[in-house]
Amino acid sequence: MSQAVPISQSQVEAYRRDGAVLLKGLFTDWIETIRAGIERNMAEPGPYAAENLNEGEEGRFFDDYCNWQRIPEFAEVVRRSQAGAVAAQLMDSNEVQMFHDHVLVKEPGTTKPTPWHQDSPYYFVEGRQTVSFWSPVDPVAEASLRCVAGSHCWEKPVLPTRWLSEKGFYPDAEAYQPVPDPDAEPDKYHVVEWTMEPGDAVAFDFKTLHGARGNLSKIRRRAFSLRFVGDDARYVTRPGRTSPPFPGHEMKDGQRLREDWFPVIYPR
Ligand SMILES: O=C(O)CCC(=O)C(=O)O
Repeated sequence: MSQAVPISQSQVEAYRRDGAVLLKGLFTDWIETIRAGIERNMAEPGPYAAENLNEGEEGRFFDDYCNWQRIPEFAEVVRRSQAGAVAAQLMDSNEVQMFHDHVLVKEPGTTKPTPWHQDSPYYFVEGRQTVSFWSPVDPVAEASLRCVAGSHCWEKPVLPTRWLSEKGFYPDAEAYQPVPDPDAEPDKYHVVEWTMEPGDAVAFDFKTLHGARGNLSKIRRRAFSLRFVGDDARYVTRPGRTSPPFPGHEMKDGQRLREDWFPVIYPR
């Protein structure tokens, strides 16, 4: 790897073992840029923007994804931050391709938890080399990301569901294990979570089971996420429309993600 990056071997080992690791200060230099990008994103939402509360639920839970190419602040973070170099190190990959960005904002007093889920079943990509960075731009304690250590190694994927209706995402529920409730079985599942400062990041595998509590604090919980894939990641057809869908991508099973849509951002 040509570029020095600010993570230790023990963090890489924790990532591979647990499928999740805290990286203090990974985006500290980019906090204001990310905040500005989130404001722009919320003022000008894209086609996938969603409000994730049912009628009567309190607060606001906004999310949107796949905007980095039209939001200059996000493009700058993707291209100029250390994220690509760190992703290469965590995944042990020569190259890093940008998959997509995601903004998740829970306003103060939002009771709704983010349901436990693995990202991988929603995505049209499979591979050992995948990583998401989840970074808050507000201090966060209870509403932080929560990950189940070791779940990235589970054989059977967890049933993907729709966040609003909690219905299955695809028709073939038998192909999946039911969504576990790690809080109900604390002896069985080891949940890792951290109190985080703005600009800290949790790096986690696309297969890591994760979720988050509601935001009952008095401050916003604005989070920015970047998702990357490495050398071995390949396009795979899922049993229905994926999330994100990337309509018209024209990729076939076994292909690398097309570089004109998913550019190699590391090495630069
Ligand atoms: O921010 C949250 O509440 C959940 C984040 C998440 O699920 C993700 O980044 O994949």
